Amino acid sequence: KLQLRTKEIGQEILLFDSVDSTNNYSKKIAKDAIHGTVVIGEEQTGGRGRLGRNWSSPKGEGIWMSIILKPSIPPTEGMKMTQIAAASVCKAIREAAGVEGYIKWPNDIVVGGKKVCGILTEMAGELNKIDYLIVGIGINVNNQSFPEEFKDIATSLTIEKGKKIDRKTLIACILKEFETLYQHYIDRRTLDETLEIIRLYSAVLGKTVRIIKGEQELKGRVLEINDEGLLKVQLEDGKEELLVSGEVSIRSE
Ligand code: BT5
Repeated sequence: KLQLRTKEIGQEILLFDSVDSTNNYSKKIAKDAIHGTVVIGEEQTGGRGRLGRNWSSPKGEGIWMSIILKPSIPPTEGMKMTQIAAASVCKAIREAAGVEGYIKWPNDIVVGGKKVCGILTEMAGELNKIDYLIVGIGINVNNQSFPEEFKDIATSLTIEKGKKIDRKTLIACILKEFETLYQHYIDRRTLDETLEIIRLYSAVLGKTVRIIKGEQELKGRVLEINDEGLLKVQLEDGKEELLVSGEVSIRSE
């Protein structure tokens, strides 16, 4: 049983032994689900990353969950949920697991440069109104090892901390942080509280990065994460560019 301290987020929790993807399942039930419903899988057989990539989700080793949200905001604001989730996870793993995670804009939490969490936000709706949003959060908690393809880029809380981490405590902490930041954003329509955390624990601010944006590959230095949560980069030719999303990798120089 979870010791929840939230009012809305997680008041309804659906827990599965095995599910293809908690985001897929959430999509199926979203229409009838109440705001704040959380779907958790002990294992995902078809966990997804962005752009159709796979997300490895072995049984019992991680937190594979989705939050269904029904805010009255325009679709253009939807991606802010990714940042709210990233800030919540980063804060929660510091507080509940004692692991010093950093946020790699826009959707990763890294420890020592390796990925410990990825976030996938999806939405449905019309041009000016969202029907629902699904915020998928994948955290490597007690994994001891990773598949060959990404063993150099992935880590888990257990590997970093050297001991087992209680997933229930961590889930409760994430949902609490998420609700606080989400509600602040909904009530005041500002991301300021979220951005305070994102800037404090940023893995990219001030760094030279390589950005893959569609077909393009850009290089530059990260100047700021602005009040809308966009990444402002100074490119090699001196021009400044604002990025809405993309693939950022930090160059070691
Ligand atoms: C992400 O995509 O980082 C988003 C991951 C979201 C997963 C959650 S779990 C609950 C919910 N249900 C789902 O089906 N998905 C969400 P992206 O930035 O595209 O990163 C994907 C890449 O990370 C892959 O191509 C691999 O290289 C790497 N990867 C795959 N599994 C990983 C893992 N467990 N830990 C670290 N890296 C991983």
